[in-house]
Amino acid sequence: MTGMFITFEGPEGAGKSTNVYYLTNRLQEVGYSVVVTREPGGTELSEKIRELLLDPSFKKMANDTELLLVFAARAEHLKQVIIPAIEEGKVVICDRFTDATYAYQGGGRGIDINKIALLERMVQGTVRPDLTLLFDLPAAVGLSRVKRNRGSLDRFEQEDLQFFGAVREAYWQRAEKYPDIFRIIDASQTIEKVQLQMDACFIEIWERLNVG
Ligand code: Z5A
Repeated sequence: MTGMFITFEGPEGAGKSTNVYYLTNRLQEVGYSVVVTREPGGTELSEKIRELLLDPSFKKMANDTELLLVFAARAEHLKQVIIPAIEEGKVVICDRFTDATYAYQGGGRGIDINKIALLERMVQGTVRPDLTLLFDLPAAVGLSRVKRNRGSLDRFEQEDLQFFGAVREAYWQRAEKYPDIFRIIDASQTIEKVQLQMDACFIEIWERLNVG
């Protein structure tokens, strides 16, 4: 059995959560065992760290604190959930992973990407996603979706458009650097049209699982 590690990335309101469930259902329908998880979070301890990261009362959290909390949550998540599931031959679908760190802490906060790469090697060893679906859309569109549908905004959602523009740019740089891993989904389209793009991804995943 060959496991597979798939990550969903993109700015807020891009439709990641909506489409995690769409892809999961399609894979389960054809008999695959799928583990759905998210970052920051995915374990009891990592969800506590998530609460700290999203809490708007820590508005002045130092950038390095934020970075280390993200990787502390990831270390736990990898050990308890992601690595065991891949080793059992399951498909792991994770809503955000380390590319979000390059985008938010690297692009958004301006942390040196060499520092991020160092922590990535330390915490993950050789574990990297097999496939990353990047839900791309203008920051303003995603934010307006979030603001329409939510009562209060978390610590990241309270950032300005310049921050989210830098996040989007950093995601694009990652996609350009790793074209074999990234697939770009035009998330500005209707849910139905986004799902047609997801169907193409599903076929690629299905073929890769069958070859593997
Ligand atoms: N973060 C970080 O800084 N560093 C890291 O390393 C990691 C994370 C891993 C929490 O992530 C925060 O953690 C995140 C970055 C930081 N920043 N923020 N904020 P999160 O994934 O939990 O939060 P999120 O990205 O804000 O999730 P979200 O707002 O739920 O977005 P989404 O999952 O992409 O969208 P959705 O929930 O599927 O859809 C949002 C709404 O839009 C919903 O009402 C849908 O019905 C609607 N929607 C979806 N698709 C469409 C289309 N195509 N058209 C119209 N409306 C749509």
